[in-house]
Amino acid sequence: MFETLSNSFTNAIKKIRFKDDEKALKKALGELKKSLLKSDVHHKVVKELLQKVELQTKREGIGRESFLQALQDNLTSILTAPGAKQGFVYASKPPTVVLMTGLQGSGKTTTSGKLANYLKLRGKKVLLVAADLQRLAAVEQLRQIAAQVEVDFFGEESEQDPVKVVKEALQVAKEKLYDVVIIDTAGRLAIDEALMEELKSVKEAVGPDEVFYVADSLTGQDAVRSAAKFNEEVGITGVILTKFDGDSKGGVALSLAHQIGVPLRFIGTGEKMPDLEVFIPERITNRLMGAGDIESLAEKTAAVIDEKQAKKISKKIAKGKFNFEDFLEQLESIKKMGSLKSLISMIPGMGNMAKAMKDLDLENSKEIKKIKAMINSMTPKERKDPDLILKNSSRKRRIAQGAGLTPQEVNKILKQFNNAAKFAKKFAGKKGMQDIQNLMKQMGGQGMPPIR
Ligand SMILES: Nc1nc2c(ncn2[C@@H]2O[C@H](COP(=O)(O)OP(=O)(O)OP(=O)(O)O)[C@@H](O)[C@H]2O)c(=O)[nH]1
Ligand SMILES: [Mg+2]
Repeated sequence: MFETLSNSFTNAIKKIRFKDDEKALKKALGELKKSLLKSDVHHKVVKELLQKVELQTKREGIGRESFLQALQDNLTSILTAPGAKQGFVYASKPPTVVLMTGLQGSGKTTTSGKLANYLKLRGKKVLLVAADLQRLAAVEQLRQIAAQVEVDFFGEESEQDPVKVVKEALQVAKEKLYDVVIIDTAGRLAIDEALMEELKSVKEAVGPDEVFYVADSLTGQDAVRSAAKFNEEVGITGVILTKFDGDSKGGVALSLAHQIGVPLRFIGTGEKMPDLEVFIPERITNRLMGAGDIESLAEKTAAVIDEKQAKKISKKIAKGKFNFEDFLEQLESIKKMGSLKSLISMIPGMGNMAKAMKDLDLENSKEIKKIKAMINSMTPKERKDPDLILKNSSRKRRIAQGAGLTPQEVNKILKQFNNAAKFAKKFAGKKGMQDIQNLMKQMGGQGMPPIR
């Protein structure tokens, strides 16, 4: 996520060493320009941004701090579209009706499910409506997603007229008092006039409160061009940028915000249902510059872990009493949170680590399967007190046999667990953050100066 940009920022900043070093500033700006262009930021946006950053830095006095501040201010200002709606906005009278539009394969159906999940976690009654009657199996795909996130579904495979479907769905939503109706539509090219007309009639039929354009961030400038076209033809009220994980050239966010004049509302950061984040300009700017994103991390965690539970666990960790039962519980809540990688990249200074780390697949990891099998073969007492096993070879043998592992494997997992618990205990202390930073330095991570 924004990796190309983050690296280049670090490089550019390193070039400014001395106060009032005009030559260095020019070099840093040059570096920034190259990487912004490489990251798919439109050349007009680059030009404007660089001019503003240069002016502001000179006005404040050339230096690393002033350069960073200027960059931060101007990135945020570009990412802040007029009107400035953020995240999900409810209509004054329910149901809030949302139309999902976009090109083929941009992520409309997945994002419809993610939004439904997001709203459900906030206590809303959501209806997912299948109005993609073009692609074979599109209705079934949404039905399955609805079942997965446990929200209601409306759709009929045999129907051919999306206008009829959405009208009926809206009727049902009003009668059964739904809070939000999310309508998934067929993927289409803006040049396909028949399909654009269909979309317009669907829009007319429901009078949606929001028309979201779902843009694939991997498509770069194409995403910007077609968003503009959809806005002209149908009228959009927000953009959701998908596939921000992987090799996304994050710069497309800047181009979209600058050129479409419609606010970015959410970003998709993975294939799983929880991988959706509210787009907040300041947060994205900070992440872009490697400052981390504590707020959205906290928001995401809060939705799945209840606070009491979290406190209990951190107390246990601090006392060195974290056991296998807690481990299983944690595993489950992490799974609910979505991909670990996107979570880690939100922690300040951890951007580099997230990059180094392959996305862990907790459900399919061999290691985790072994550990689960092992825990299942333990007695309740052993789960609560791993030390019982460490010191007792007959227990080890029994557990190994039950789990289909060798005693050596059991030994290895026990030791790893013990080390991890010690490690966690150390970081739970007051000096925790300092230790992590030192560790990052030792690992070769380039710490950025704090941004205020
Ligand atoms: N990595 C990643 N993959 C995503 C994201 N959003 C969607 N995808 C994947 O993109 C592919 C297409 O997603 P869909 O939701 O089916 O796209 P669509 O726009 O509904 O496609 P059509 O209905 O055919 O137009 C699927 O494989 C999704 O898993 C995301 O934020 N990150
Ligand atoms: Mg679809």
